[in-house]
Amino acid sequence: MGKSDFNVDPGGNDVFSLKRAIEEKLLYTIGKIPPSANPHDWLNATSLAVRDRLVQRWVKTTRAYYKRDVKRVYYLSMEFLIGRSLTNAALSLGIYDELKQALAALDVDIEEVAAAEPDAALGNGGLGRLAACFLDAMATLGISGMGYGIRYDYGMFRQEITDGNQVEHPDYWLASGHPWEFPRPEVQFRVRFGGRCERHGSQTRWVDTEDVLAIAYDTIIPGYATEATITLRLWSAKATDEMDLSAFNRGNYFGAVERRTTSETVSRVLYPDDSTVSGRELRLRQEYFFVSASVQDLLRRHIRRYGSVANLHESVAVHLNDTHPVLAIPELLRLLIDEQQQEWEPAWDMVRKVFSYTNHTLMHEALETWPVDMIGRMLPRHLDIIFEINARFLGSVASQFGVDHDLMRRLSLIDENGDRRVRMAYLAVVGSHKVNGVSKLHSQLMTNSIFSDLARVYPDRFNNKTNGISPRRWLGAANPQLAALIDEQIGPQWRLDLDRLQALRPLADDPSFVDACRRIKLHNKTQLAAWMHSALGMEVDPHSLFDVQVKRIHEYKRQLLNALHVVTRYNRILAAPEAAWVPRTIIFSGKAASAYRNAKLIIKLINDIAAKVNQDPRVNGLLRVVFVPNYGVSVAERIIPAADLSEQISLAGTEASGTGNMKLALNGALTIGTLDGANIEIREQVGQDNIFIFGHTAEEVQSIRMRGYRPRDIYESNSELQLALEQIRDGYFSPDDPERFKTIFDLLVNFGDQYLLLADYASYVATQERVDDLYRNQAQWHATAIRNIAGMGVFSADRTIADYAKEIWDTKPLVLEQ
Ligand code: 26W
Repeated sequence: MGKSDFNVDPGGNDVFSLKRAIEEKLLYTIGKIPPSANPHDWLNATSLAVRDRLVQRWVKTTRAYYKRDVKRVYYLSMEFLIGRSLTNAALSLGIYDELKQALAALDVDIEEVAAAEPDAALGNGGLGRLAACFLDAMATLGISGMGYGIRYDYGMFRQEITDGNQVEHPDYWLASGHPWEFPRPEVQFRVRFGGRCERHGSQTRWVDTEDVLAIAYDTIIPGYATEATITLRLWSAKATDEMDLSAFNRGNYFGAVERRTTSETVSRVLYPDDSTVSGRELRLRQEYFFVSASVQDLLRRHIRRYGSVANLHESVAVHLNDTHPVLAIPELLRLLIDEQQQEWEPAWDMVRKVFSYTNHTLMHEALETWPVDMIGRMLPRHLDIIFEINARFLGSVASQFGVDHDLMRRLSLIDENGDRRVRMAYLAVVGSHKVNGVSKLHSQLMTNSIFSDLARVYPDRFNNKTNGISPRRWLGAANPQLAALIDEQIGPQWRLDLDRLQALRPLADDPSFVDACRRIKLHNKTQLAAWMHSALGMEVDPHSLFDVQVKRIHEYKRQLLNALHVVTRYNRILAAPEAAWVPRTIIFSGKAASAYRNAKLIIKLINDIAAKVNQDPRVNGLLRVVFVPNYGVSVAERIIPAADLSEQISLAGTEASGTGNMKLALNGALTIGTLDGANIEIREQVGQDNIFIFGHTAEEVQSIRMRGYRPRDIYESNSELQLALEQIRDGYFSPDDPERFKTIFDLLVNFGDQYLLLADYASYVATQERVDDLYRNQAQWHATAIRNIAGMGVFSADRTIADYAKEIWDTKPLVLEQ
């Protein structure tokens, strides 16, 4: 047993074999025959048939990496926003057309089947989606990687809009089964909480803990057009058996079951907070839960292979996706010292060689700190270790810079102002050999602001890795017509080498190519319009300019600035209805954190503006406003290919990178944006004549603030702005509740306008006029769009991951022989 060479044939990839495979899965696994199968049954049967074809590659990859002894990369992330898997898997295997025909032969439409799949929405926004694109790129490049995260029972909430307000509904995404995962009940680790530390000489024992089991669930992440795959391993919590023993012994059956349920809540639900720390104890438990299981797992794998931990740093790299998994640092130290009997010095040396960390935000409210007391109660041994790291770190600072108490206080891992808190980002920097930001500007600001002191201590540690996206998903799968047109011109290799898109740039001067691009965009817009009609009951004109802002709702992203432009445009149209207006459809989509009052009020304002504008006959089709509910990967896949204009209008210095900006430009949308995050690098790539830049720079923002920013002066001196703000304040858009938006007015005019909307308003509105001017010349517009597409090569996640591999992880891709 167990010695066979895994050459069990999953069946061929021709139409006939695929059809047979689907029928067999439907009958023998799902237990249905075609006439009684519902869309979910077809989805599950089809997914299982496709999954079979990935399994062989998976096994082959795992063995090849094992045989070649390559360094492994572990990507630790609280969030993976994978979206749907079926189409992606079929395209990766190169069997999409055959699968479509096989289903057609069963009288089933592949698009309907694909649409029945729920999104795996185990993430909030940019950070989670980046992790998903990175897995795709690691698999495609042949990097021996593995993603580690949490298998939340409830993912990102489903957003409904009721009377213009966001209403959250739980996302029980596993309800109809999840055919892509392999439960691994035999892979389980004990994760300990609470208790106390006992010292025996130099040995420390952590005892009297309350434990929970972490159970592994594996998903195959296919590489594109390669045999290579990687594994995403997600942990689910399960109560231990002894958990209930004492309660049982006391005859308390219900109490026992209740305690089991409580201990399993650790993997129950994703925190829907993007950019604000909730501070809740359960969140910290989640962080330690998945990190402990992951570190135990990788250490066990290493020891099983090499018999000791001696060469861990040569065969393992562990990457921290933001600070959320940073407890992996004290956890690995603990295991090396308490369980592997290592001395502090060599253990610490090894830890630093193993870890690297990416920072994704400079926003103060998003920087994690946890009360020392809370960590001490939940993880007493880890708190000890953190104190020891800090003492040694501050000691080395003192020997480098002399005893400067002010500097030491600023650098300490413990923030002593107010209640004592652990600065998780500092722990990440001190415990890693490399720390990166996610765009050039962000990386620069990072070392000048939050990490300025640390950058003096460790000047070589900091670097930039500008984000990237998967061209397979965001162009190949999401925009099949554009992908096919590009294939005709330059062949299909761009999917693996996105720089090849540069060859499209000269075609911006080829009228027939420009026209082909225009027709495809119109087709995509028509499809989106049809969906909006059927799903939202909304009429929109596909010939209007589709102006798109899709992302989390946050004040710094300035959806409100967009709304101010909408109001201004509305007022202008009413004042001159006969003028040569470019008809626009302004599309918003995005979720607000459930406790974020201002963000929710902004959603309501957008919907109230939409209600007023859309029913006003005087506007006569020149302006429509649509708020598309429940933004997520699948909604993005519909909207992005249909966008003409991409709104990237955050206050300069606030958006770390953005990745939606890259997806939209890759699909031929022109950007209207500030010099923020990766917008700056997009401008470098496409040329400044092919992007609409407005507003103050990050430097200017700083000096405006230094001089004392006075939004009221701007409000008083710009009559159009004044009108728009007063309409909002006085209930013009909320006659049923005239006071509703008074706080929005106050935030901007009276309470300091934290994100400088008023300072950028005039420049924004003027730039929107330039957008209209270009759109009037359709040939020019689409030529500009082509220059955008052609410039997106560097924003492939493959480039990003290749840079991480070379400059951070020190690992090489492995090319599998076919
Ligand atoms: C602990 C609460 C919390 C949750 C999530 C704090 C912070 C976050 C993330 C860091 C927020 C996030 O998703 N950041 C985004 O990361 C993207 C990928 O690097 C960037 O493109 C976005 O600019 C950045 O906002």
